[in-house]
Amino acid sequence: MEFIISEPNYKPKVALVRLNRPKELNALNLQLMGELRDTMAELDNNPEVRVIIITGNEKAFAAGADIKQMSSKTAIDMLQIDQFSTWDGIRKTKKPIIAAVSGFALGGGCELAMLCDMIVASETAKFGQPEIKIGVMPGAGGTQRLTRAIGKARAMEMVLTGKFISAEEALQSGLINKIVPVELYLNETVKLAQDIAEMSPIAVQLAKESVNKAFDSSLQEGLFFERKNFYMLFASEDQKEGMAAFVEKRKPEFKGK
Ligand code: DAK
Repeated sequence: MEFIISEPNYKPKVALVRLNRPKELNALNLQLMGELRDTMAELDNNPEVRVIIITGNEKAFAAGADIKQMSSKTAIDMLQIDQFSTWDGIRKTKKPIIAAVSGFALGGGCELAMLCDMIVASETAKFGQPEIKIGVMPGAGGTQRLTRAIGKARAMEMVLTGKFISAEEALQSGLINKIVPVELYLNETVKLAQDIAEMSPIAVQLAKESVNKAFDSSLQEGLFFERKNFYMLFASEDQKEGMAAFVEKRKPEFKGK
């Protein structure tokens, strides 16, 4: 791995994945994205990992796809490279993913953060879809996920003007979970990850799947999906343990069974 640093045991049950092309503000070239897809698949299959954090560095989460690499591509090159399968691979991660964002999260960088399940941002974070300024438009979910997250009016303005929004604006518009001082953003993300990592991993997986279902189904279909997952959890030992622990006034010990 050249552009990804993966620490599966960063904290107990919490893995950290760092995008690592600092000189290029973590511009997402094809190699980096391939490495990220492989890393996420590996961590998804690692039983010691319950939650995955993706981060960059203080100056940039990621300033978008690598414009230098993309600039000379033809439509057929883009079709044949088929970056969508790489992005889809990351999207299919079953474990919760939290983006810890500081500095720029632009274009594909903003799209990558939105593909995560939650976003914790430092005060310096800036989110944007500036593709319009280089003659294109978002291509990895920016027009869809941003619109669902912050609504049409705000998304339209960001996508059509390329203007960035601050962490504060991102919080107010519902794009991110919280803002923390820059020196604490990773620690705070870890705390959130550890809270989730203490839960039953089976319940977490099915709950994540169910929340995501809300984005691509009618209410009735979503409710039906939720119900099936809810019933299924009563087949787990973790459900028995969780409820017994409540009754016995002790902390549950979830085993993921
Ligand atoms: N690509 C390549 N290099 C980049 C880059 C990028 N996106 N962003 C920054 N860099 C490089 C700069 O060229 C510079 O390199 P040198 O000149 O030193 O060699 C270095 O990083 C530092 O950048 P700056 O000197 O520009 O730093 P500043 O602090 O002055 O400005 C900035 C920071 C973030 C405002 C500026 O760098 C900037 O505007 N960057 C471009 C942001 C942008 O337009 N992003 C959107 C790119 S398009 C898809 C998946 C994804 C996508 C599309 C399709 N499929 C699945 C099909 C995504 C598309 C995009 O993201």
